[in-house]
Amino acid sequence: MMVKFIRSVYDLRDLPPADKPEVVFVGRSNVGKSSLINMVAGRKVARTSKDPGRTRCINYYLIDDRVYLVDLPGYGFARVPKDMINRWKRVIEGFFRKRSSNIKRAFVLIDGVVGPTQRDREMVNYLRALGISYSIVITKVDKATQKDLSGAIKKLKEELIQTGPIISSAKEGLGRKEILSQIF
Ligand SMILES: Nc1nc2c(ncn2[C@@H]2O[C@H](COP(=O)(O)OP(=O)(O)OP(=O)(O)O)[C@@H](O)[C@H]2O)c(=O)[nH]1
Ligand SMILES: [Mg+2]
Repeated sequence: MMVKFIRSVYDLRDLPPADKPEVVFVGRSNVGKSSLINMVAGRKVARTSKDPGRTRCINYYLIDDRVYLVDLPGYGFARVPKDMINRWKRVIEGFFRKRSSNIKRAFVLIDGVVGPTQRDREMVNYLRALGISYSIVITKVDKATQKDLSGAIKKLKEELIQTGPIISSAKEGLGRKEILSQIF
């Protein structure tokens, strides 16, 4: 697979032309968005970090010259100051409004150890309101116990699920095929 970094967007006026469908990776800070993009891409194109809040801008990648992969800044980390949360909200909501008709699918990542949070619910409700189709991806399953996982899946089934969830581990390459089948 061919993967190209396109650009980092700090201002919504700098989004690339909506000339190709895009799939978006969204979720809490540190949930594993950038790692999952690397896993799907098959090489390390996105920067990852154990410090939450690593990805501060919107990063665009292009795979096989036909679909954009979009790495969004993460939400919901406790130690982030309030004005940063507001900024995040503005950027993300502006992004989804502007691009909704171009977005083929959003992958909403849920940490397999933590399970779905209030912010995840808000995110999913927002996507639903805009009519954006989404899939839930449970991340870091290599770290989650059987109990963590069944708890997370039970909560998801009660309220959030449209399809799936996809079970993934960037560390072990789990879930790649399923994610790819929803990208192309
Ligand atoms: N064990 C394990 N660790 C993972 C996995 N995916 C990500 N991580 C780790 O989780 C941390 C955060 O990963 P990132 O991919 O940077 O997370 P992110 O969602 O992009 O974070 P922000 O950019 O801050 O929003 C890193 O230390 C990763 O190595 C996984 O599948 N298994
Ligand atoms: Mg990131």
